[in-house]
Amino acid sequence: MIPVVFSLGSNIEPRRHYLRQALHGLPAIGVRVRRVSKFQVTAPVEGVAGGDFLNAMVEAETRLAPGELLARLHQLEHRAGRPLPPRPSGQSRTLDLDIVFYGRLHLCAPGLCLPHPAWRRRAFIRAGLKELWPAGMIPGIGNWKKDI
Ligand code: PH2
Ligand code: MG
Ligand code: MG
Repeated sequence: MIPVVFSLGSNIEPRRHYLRQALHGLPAIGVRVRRVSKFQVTAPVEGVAGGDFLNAMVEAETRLAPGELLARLHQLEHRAGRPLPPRPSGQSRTLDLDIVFYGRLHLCAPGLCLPHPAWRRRAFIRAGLKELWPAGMIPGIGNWKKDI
């Protein structure tokens, strides 16, 4: 099993319902959820339209390869009513499931960069990491305070 960290977000009501539905849908697509951070209300960053987000961070494990994992996350987003890629960026969204870390993998391919290129500058991601791994070390991934 590969340890993975996701961010979850929604800025279309019912936000809490979309996040809960996503958490319940993850096992069926091959993702074992270990822990979930608190849900936090955050102002949109990086030019996304619409109102405040509800965001959360998830610690999970999977046997899926990164591209397959991403495709299945897009399917979960789609079930929540969001268009599948290719789609315009910057639109409000019922559900956004982003892979932040996938084991120790570093790669950048069309549609997928790992670790997530924006994780350091997004306060809601850092807050969730601090809650779930206050000492920094994420087993099988690295120390988010030091060496990722
Ligand atoms: N996701 C983005 C861009 N901006 N802002 C907040 N607060 N929360 C998000 O999840 C978020 C964002 C791109 O997916
Ligand atoms: Mg996102
Ligand atoms: Mg996304």
